Amino acid sequence: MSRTVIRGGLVITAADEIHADVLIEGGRVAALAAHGQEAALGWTESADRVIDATGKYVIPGGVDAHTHMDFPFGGTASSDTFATGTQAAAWGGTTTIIDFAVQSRGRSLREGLDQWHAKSDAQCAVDYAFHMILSDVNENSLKEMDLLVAEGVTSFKLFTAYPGVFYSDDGQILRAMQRAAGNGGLVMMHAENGIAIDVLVQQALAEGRTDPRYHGEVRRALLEAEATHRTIQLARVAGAPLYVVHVSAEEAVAELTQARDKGLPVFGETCPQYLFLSTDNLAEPDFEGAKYVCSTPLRPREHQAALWRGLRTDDLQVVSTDHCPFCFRGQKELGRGDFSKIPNGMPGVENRMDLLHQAVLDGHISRRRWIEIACAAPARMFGLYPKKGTITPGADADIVLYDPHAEQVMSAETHHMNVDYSAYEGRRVTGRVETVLSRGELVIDQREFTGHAGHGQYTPRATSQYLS
Ligand code: DUC
Ligand code: ZN
Ligand code: ZN
Ligand code: ZN
Repeated sequence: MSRTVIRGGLVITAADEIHADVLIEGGRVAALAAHGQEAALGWTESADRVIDATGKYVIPGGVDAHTHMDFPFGGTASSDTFATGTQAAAWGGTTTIIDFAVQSRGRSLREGLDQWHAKSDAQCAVDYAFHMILSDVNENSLKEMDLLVAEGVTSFKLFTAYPGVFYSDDGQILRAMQRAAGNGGLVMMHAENGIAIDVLVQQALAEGRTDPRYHGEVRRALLEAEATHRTIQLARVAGAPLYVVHVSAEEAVAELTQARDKGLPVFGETCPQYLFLSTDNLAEPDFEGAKYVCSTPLRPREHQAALWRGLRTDDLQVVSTDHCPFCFRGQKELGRGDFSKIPNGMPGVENRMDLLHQAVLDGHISRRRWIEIACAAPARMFGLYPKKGTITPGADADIVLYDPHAEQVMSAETHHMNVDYSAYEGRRVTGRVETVLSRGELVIDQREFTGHAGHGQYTPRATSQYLS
């Protein structure tokens, strides 16, 4: 069994910060020892590899619980494959992604899941798992939910948006929630009132308001809040927990806060784009605003304070990326003259850990909270803890050596995502991923990619550990 020792770093988990050395055996964390003790234990002499982490943080690999690789949308597909997207994830210090398999209308969950396994099999550079998008809630798909939970797909995304595509009505949502209440699954909600939004879209286009910024205007914050409120009530009626994805509006955070103050099992996720970008970006000239079209949309800057507060108070538990890149050339451009035809989604899987580290330096969150919202909480929320999301004996040795002092400028010139722009072009941040291990294997070695497609393993999940 191969033995690796990581020496001299500051080990940061959601629970602790300790100056410790880490012993890895056979792809798992075997032990931690305070600096100085390790030599006595003789680790170094017997190690196959010793990695010097002096001056670095030693943190768990990031868990990005919301990505869309090779995702069909608006007549095109997101531009990162599982191969390119998971490599970019590794560069950014993320060692597990949870992507969304899609049930198409008129098809079974099984067909959708098989398709996503076929896309990802032997492609991934880091470990991966699946949620299932339900687009057709019926007797058969409800039964299939039980089977999927049993085999490790333990969460199901439903949409109150995108009528005719992913949309479910309140009756379908209630039935899926009732099923999840029975089988231990977690319902994830895209909460925006898509029926009302589509009316506003048609009115805007009829009045000649066709630029990207109108995407943000018609997808009103109140319509996010309404759908958040409604689906929380449906979850209460069903006796089911609820996880609201990509929360962007202050009013939606308030709905979650109110529910949590009642002690309800209601959870929320936000994404870096809502914390760092705003409607100012959507209004960029020459159609550049299209780069920032995603749903839920970017909000006016004033909403950010509520999101940061939610992350501090634990009314929001998780930051994931909703990584869903479309190239500006040829993909975003499909919506010139009609914002509703701009494919919805933004790149970000490579940027999340760094942006949140910058948030530590900016005083929004503590270092341990950084690791909690980016690693531990998503792992626990989706049944991967403590295999993923922490550094403890028995855990997979998914470990990042992070240089907290390195300066970087984010740019499409240097990123590894397969997309022709960066949503953070020119942004200076302090902190950078130096080295990444996935199950004990070096996949990034001092800023060089040393991994390979197919290293990443499909990882079945338990039910949410926020519920037990
Ligand atoms: N939102 C996006 O921005 N992209 C993909 C799907 C979604 O809900
Ligand atoms: Zn969504
Ligand atoms: Zn999404
Ligand atoms: Zn390998």
